Amino acid sequence: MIVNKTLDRRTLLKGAGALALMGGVGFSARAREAGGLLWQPGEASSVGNVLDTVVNAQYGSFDLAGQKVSLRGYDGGPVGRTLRLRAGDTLRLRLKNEFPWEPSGAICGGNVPHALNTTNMHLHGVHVSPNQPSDYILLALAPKTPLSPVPTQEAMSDYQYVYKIGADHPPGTYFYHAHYHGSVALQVSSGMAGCLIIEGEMDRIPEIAAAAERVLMVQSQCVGPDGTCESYEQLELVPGAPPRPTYVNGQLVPKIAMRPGEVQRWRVINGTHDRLLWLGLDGLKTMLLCCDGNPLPKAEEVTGPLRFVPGNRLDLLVKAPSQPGTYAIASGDGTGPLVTVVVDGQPKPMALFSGALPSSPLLRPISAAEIQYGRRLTFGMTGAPAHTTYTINGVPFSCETPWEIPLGRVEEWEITNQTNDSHPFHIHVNPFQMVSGGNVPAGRWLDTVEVPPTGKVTFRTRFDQFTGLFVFHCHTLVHEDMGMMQAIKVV
Ligand SMILES: [Cu+2]
Repeated sequence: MIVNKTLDRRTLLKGAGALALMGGVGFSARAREAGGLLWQPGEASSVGNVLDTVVNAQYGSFDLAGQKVSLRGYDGGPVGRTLRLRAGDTLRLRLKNEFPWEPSGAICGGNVPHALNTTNMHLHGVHVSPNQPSDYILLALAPKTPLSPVPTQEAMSDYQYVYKIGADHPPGTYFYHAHYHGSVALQVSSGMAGCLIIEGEMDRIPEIAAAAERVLMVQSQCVGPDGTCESYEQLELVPGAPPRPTYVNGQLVPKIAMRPGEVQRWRVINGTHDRLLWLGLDGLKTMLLCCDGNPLPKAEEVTGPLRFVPGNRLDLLVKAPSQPGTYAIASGDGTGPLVTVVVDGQPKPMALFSGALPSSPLLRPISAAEIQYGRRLTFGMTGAPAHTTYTINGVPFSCETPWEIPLGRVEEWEITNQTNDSHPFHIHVNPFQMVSGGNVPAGRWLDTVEVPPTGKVTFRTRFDQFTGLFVFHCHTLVHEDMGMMQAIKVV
């Protein structure tokens, strides 16, 4: 159990939040029906190599599988808009904090949940500068200060991010989400996340370009009987209680319609804060194109369930059989299927791509000879149940003790999990190449990998191209808020 000392104040404030909403980026009445057709979030695309957009962090009021909810999100819906860019583009994203006022917190002020209305932005998996105005996650955007009571301190509530995406950036599926240390888990699980697509050479392969695209943002909103999520106690799994449902784009087991023989491109994002999934695609011939936005050397046929932990993304080509039928896409978490695929209508025979994929220089293999430095890390926890702190190498997160790493250094990391929980390791800015462990094949490039209970993973990474301060952390986001994060300063 987590003690949230500010709960009483939040409970008082949430009524004010419920008034400041409406809208919902087109999350229509039809989309709300359980078992309805899969809804797609609205979209913003770059024009002339720039995507200039505003994202409002605000409460949204909508039906979540039949329950009226009021949850923190982006622009009022269960999922933020999809942002579509090409490698080489610039994303100008103005984030506005429209949440009700709260007393300011401090991002470095401890490893306990706090400041639930303070936020910032992270481009998950994207290889961009970690410095302001790019992917600097130690920024705090507090809600606007009210005129009364007396203003406490000058706080920023509106920020213009500028992210320059390299021309050789791997094309694939990424996502953006809130990353204020202290409220990450509650904000992300409430819906403060959206899909970010980077297109490149791979997207011009005719069989891939011809496939209709579907974004699947997997979420597990923690909603109480009153339709809100206002405390960290709600995020925790209660022993013995049935798990919360898993939603896709804010829908419970939506349908994806396919014609016999049709090929679709699915961009699947594990946007939950705690769901360790095995994506099962029985009956549908599927090719895996990218993991965490990183194209594989060659499209690879999927032969079994795919491990898919919080923070992971899968780019898939899915082919419907030539006969009509209904197929359940399994989540492997005991809450039933994620979606059902209904194959029906006029046949639409399409070729399923199985060839080589264009490579990016960022993903050139790392040989043992290239390693300049090795690290051993441990993920652990300490403290009595009501006062748990999650640790890396025995210590919880501190802003004051970043690890300094020289630019260009190539390292091998071995991470050991000393606990009985899985911890999805995620690092910002630079992807890594797997050597062993993590329920994934060796050689795969990822930005998030499961460190299984009492298990171990080994990977190699290059601290390439960008200097600055960034972090790695557990993507079971409650663990992150409670200390399982470490800062790195590339110099
Ligand atoms: Cu963890």
